[in-house]
Amino acid sequence: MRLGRTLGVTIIALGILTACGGSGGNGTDSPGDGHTVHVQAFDKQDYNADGFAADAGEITFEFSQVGVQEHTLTIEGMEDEMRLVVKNGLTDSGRLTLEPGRYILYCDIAGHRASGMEARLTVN
Ligand SMILES: [Cu+2]
Repeated sequence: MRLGRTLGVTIIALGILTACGGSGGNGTDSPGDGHTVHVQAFDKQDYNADGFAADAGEITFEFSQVGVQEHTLTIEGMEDEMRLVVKNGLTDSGRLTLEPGRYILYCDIAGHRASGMEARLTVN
């Protein structure tokens, strides 16, 4: 009986981890300085955080890569306005003027978004 209960708690804990993105970042949000959003891309097909925040207005995106795989950074619905590309440890940057709201950052290379290259961007 006691064993069964411990097992149940473990399964619930695993469920919570999975719900939080499992493969997603370090599980924390990156607050940045309000005007610049620093995003790192890893070869395990993940960004350095599950969520980023910035102040409304002109925002600079600094995108860097840790590894060798090619990765991109774009915003859902604004793909034509900004698409940053990195590979072989290089960096790329871009600027967008954003209204307050919630946005989704992702990598548009086939399969990467599903693997975890997706993060929230909250503009305040
Ligand atoms: Cu990618």
